[in-house]
Amino acid sequence: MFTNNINFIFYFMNTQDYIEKEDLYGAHNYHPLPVVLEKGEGVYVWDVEGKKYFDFLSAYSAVNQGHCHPKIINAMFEQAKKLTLTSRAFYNNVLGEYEEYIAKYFGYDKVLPMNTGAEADETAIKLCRKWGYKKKGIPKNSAKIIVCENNFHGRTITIISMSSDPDAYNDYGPYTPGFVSVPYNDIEALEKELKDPNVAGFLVEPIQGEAGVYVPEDGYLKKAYELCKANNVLFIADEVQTGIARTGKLLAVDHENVRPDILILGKALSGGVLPVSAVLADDHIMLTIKPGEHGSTFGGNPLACKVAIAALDVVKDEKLAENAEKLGIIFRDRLSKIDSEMIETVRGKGLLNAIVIKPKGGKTAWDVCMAMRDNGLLAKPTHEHIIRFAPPLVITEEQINESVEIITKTIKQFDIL
Ligand code: IF1
Repeated sequence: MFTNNINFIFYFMNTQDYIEKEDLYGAHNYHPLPVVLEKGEGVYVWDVEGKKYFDFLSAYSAVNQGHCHPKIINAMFEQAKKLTLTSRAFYNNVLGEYEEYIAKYFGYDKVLPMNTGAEADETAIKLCRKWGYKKKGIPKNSAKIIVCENNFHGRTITIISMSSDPDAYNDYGPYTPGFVSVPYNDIEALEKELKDPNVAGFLVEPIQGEAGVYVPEDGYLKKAYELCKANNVLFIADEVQTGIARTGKLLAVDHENVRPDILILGKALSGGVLPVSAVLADDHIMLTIKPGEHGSTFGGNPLACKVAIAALDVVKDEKLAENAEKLGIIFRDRLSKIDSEMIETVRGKGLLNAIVIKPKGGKTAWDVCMAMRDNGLLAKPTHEHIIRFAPPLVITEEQINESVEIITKTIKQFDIL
């Protein structure tokens, strides 16, 4: 017997409804492209109206393995039914398995598991300072870490204290001291600062992602590493965005055969399924932190460990680095052949690429991204005139070619203006 007092309210929320709800109840700390996604699979995402897109951002290189990779999702599902979190107050049967797996995977003695990339960067900074005092003998509270101008390492107070971007640090003072900035890709400037005996580390992105995919000249990383060794300074690579096969090698530093003293990983370490980050180092550095001197509630939780093992398995099993290398060459070659005065530069490595847009008729990179959205491809500008292209690394040559057709068609739409 149906009771007739049940009012079934069927209403279809459209894109604008979702956007308005976020605007009403969410902090306004982002300016997203106006598209509302509800499904992801491999290189594709679908919006709430069923429209399909190529995802050319991959959540800023967190979804290298493709959206909702079945092997990673299944690993999460199986572990989620058993045990998700113990905290580090107790041991569990998964953390040691993961620590051995990732330490051997990247060739380090030990790993300190964290959650977000910023937490991993903060951990690396603490570890570097601790090593500086305990092993290098730097006077207490005098350790310095050299960073690069236009860096991006996250959004905590200490991390924005090293930023050169006013949007990142304005009105967030007072700032954490102990950082020295040098221009990126400038060996002479670095060499000069390394002479300061209080310098404990050099923190660098092997490619500056957020700044606009700036690839340093060949040999910069190797020379920087050698100068650090010569001055007893730790070389710290932030591979949160460039790591996990994104640039055509497992790590971006692998292009120059550099082995960082401290390696920072995040994002695709979990395939974009949940926050997993990690700091890797050898014993003489890692063991300067003693029990009780650092930690995190969720760091190294069993669920994250199983997800990360599956995510790293996928990178090797599906040869994602090799695919990124091969298709990145094709992608850059085809983009550079687009005959358009709007495309000023094409640059990148592997499948971390960007084009610099020369505004035309008042149209900017944002307008190009809006038009690409209409044509079925999602990307987002960084620093106004730069569009980053970073599809999942599972993309095929056929899909790359189809994406280049969309980008070409979109750019041509502006050329006739
Ligand atoms: C946002 C940027 C990219 C990173 C590197 C550490 C972190 C990131 C090299 C911190 C994070 C994210 C943050 C996200 C957008 C995105 C970004 F535009 F902000 F800078 F990718 F370029 N090291 N980058 O790129 O990792 O704490 O976020 O896990 O804040 O808007 P996180």
